[in-house]
Amino acid sequence: METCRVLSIQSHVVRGYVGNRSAVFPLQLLGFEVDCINSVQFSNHTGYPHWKGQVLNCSALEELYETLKLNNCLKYDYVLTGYCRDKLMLRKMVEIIQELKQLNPNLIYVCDPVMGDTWGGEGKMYVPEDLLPVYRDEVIPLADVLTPNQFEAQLLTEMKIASEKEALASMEKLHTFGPSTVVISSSDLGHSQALIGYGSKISSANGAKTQRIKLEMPLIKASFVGSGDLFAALLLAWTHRHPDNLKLALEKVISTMQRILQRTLDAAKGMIAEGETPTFKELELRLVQSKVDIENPEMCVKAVEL
Ligand code: PLP
Ligand code: PXL
Repeated sequence: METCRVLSIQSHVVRGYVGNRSAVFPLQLLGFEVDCINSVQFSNHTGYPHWKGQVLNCSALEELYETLKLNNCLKYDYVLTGYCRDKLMLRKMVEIIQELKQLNPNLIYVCDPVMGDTWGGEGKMYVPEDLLPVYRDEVIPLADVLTPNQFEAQLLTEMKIASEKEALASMEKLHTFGPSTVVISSSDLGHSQALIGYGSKISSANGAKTQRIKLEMPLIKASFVGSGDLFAALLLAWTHRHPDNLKLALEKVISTMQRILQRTLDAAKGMIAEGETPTFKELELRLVQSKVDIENPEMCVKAVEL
């Protein structure tokens, strides 16, 4: 396989697996060269009782980028971005992606528009609200692959998603913003023991031919952090391997996720007393232990075409 180079702009944590820490290892295992810019360096993710660290500011990002440019190191095949809390930083990333797309018109931008989630039926934003219009109007028009969760898709489209029909309509609207591939990574539209993911890929210029995929995954009951970041990285990798088969790509992504999350939960349970609930510390993703599953996922879910 020819070298495929990814620029991943995400968080770094010393302990644990979110952001680049959950994206880079799987991408490398699957053969990608990954250049990472760490948008923050924190001790651990912000769900822990204590966290501290540094945030990369815009001028520091610009300095790194401009120096790579001086060294003629800006030929990228993919850009991957995730959790970002800063409007100026998001705008700087837009400038960078625009320029990288000029340097390589085939560059694919995979955008995880991390803004919030639903807990117990209640949706909540966990980034400043002024990021929403920046995502919608400036970032997403550049994205080729977009991975909102159900709540984020609703925010972006201002359409409620309470049925499959509404999920498909929402993805159709998201396509009109720019991305040719939209994947709603998880939704609560299934029964209580399952999550439903949806994928939609426009495969002709006028949108006449669209692949629509539905995938049911057994719910693994625990509060994982970094699973969305892992999902976006795996989706990048498997859509690269299977560019014309979103169904197969999604089956491989979700099969890998299921293995990793189940291994993580089993290991967490082994660390605590019977009847206790694992904390974030015990629930850090068991990525290293899942090397074989990442390289060669044994299929455990089946998607359907709608
Ligand atoms: N939980 C399970 C069981 C999953 O399979 C997935 C994604 O595949 C997730 C959670 C991730 O959901 P989110 O993207 O909302 O973090
Ligand atoms: O996975 C999202 C994420 C990214 N970066 C940092 C985080 C989190 C989630 O808590 O704390 C620093």
